[in-house]
Amino acid sequence: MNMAATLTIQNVVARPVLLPLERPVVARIATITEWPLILIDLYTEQGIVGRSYLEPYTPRTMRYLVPALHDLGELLKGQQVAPVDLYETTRRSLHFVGYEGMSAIAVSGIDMAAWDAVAKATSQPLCELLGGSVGPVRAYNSNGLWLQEPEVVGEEAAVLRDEGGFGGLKLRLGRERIDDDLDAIAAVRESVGDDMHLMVDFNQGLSLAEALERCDVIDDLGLTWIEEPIVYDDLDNYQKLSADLRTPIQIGENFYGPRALHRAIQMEACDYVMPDFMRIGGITGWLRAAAIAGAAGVPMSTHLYPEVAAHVMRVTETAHWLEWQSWADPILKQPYEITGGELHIPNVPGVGLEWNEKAIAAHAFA
Ligand code: SMN
Ligand code: MG
Repeated sequence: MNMAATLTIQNVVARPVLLPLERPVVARIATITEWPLILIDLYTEQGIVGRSYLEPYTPRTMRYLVPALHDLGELLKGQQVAPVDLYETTRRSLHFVGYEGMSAIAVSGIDMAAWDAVAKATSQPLCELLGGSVGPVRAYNSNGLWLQEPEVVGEEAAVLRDEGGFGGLKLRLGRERIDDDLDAIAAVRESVGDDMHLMVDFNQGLSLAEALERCDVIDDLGLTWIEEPIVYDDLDNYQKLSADLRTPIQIGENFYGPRALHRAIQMEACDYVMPDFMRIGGITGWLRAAAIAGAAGVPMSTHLYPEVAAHVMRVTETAHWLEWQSWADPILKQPYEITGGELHIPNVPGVGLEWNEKAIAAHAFA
């Protein structure tokens, strides 16, 4: 029996949790010590449950997003689990408030759970449902290297490398003085050597004047990319930076929907793209964005959501690097395995997200 054709939505349950971060996020624009996650269960009348999670950065936003997800669940009650149709229905239902921001995040959460449900109903891992196969996906470790002292990041770099035999690490920049950033890069190189791919991320922390100066200073260091030196929506100045620098400019974690990616590529505002699943439109939005990046020949990496990311990278024409963070691991029954710098997709139906209910209860966000 083709279960997918008969899957209908019963309801959506969204649960907020707050997890302590082993290595707090210390970026130029914010410090985050506890990581918020919204766990989504999309129940169907056929008994299959589609699962996804959202990572909305700040605990407070969960107070708005959880009701929004429940509201979309009400709207979709009785509808067939056809992810592309649901994506259009949920987006259209919020059209007058705008497609971006919270709207995009809620729509993306439902979309990822819907795809998981369909893949489970067809007894295939998501990557197979999408026309690909189970296999390894190259990843860099993004679990740490925040704005700490050079000695600290130097030591941490080796630990992060050894967490999964990683061939790439991401280092955050934007310390008080340029020299402090240079010392941090030198300490990481000293610790893990020149062969390690080193990505750097300014987290939008610089003005254009600062970016012109700082990016020029680090342009000869063999960095794999320079990420988000300036505020995410200043595409005119991204175009200028991309034209000026030899090191590839990476942006995309703040693209809201595939058209934002299309625009950035058309403007030559960046060399690489790295959409985030909660903003690009979940799996549906990713696939549309990946077609655009593929046609343009622009390397595409992922941002957060490593489990979903691994599946879609198997069908992404210009797949580049998967960003690995283990931040959801504590609430997963079976965290993904990483060896030799590659993420391994479990050969189970769907995405492979099963909840550890005990851990969820212990970290419930009230
Ligand atoms: C990032 C991710 C998660 C929290 C803060 C910052 C970062 C990245 O921009 O690219 O990993
Ligand atoms: Mg980033």
